[in-house]
Amino acid sequence: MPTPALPPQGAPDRSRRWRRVRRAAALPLAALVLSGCTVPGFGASPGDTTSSKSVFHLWQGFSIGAVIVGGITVGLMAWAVVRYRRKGDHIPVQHQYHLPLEVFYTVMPILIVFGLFAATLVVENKETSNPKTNVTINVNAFQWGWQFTYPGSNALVYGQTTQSPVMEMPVNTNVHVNLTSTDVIHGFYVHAFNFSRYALPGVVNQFTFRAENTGTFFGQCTQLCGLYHSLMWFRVKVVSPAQYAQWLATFNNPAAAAAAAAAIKTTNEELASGVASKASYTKFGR
Ligand SMILES: [Cu+2]
Repeated sequence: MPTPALPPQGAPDRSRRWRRVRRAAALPLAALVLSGCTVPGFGASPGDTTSSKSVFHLWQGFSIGAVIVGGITVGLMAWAVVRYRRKGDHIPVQHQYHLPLEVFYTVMPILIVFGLFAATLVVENKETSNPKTNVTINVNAFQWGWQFTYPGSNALVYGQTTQSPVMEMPVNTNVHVNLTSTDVIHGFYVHAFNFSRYALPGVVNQFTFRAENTGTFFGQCTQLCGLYHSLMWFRVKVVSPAQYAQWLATFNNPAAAAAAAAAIKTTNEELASGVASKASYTKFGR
């Protein structure tokens, strides 16, 4: 009876080792897939608006890219250390350069930077697109409070230091915000929206919120703007469109109309006097 050919010595050992390596590599991947493809937040929160979520996804993409690049780099370093550790007294082959490798590590970072730039540009363009909407809120920051007026209605919310005002807005609706200041630089920050923007005298910063959930969210000034800066709070109340319409309707009376007209007149006067040297400013109207 002929004896079957034996595999070369060492081969089964090597294939077993490879199988073990593959199994170890598959474990974290399987864990990620089985956990319902939940990509970690890498220390950030998704926020409550459409744009905060797209910024969050950008951050996730960047972080995953960093983990991959870092993993490959550390892996290659570890492999080189182990694979080419000193085994004897002979000097390894000496190379002056390795052209393909040098081209690779010059081109690859450039491609990565372009990739990150393109992804940022897409998200930024979405952020600053300001789609057309019929809900607009004029936000005016001052020492030390906030004023919210709603063009097309008499709604006026004014609050300072000890009484934090509430900015009411509808859910799942594009809300255009015109933000300015009548005195010094303030910061309009809503933690739950992952959003912060300067309120600058003489400049109207415009942006759009699209809140995805109802609720009341905390906001505050984030620029040291004077004595009561720390008390310059406000809240953002996101309600259903019907509730929002109902709230606006509560201002449909002559007293509210007079109050709103007076407040807007004062704000516009302050804006005009505060930025007299500036080329232009936008009047807050109704
Ligand atoms: Cu402030």
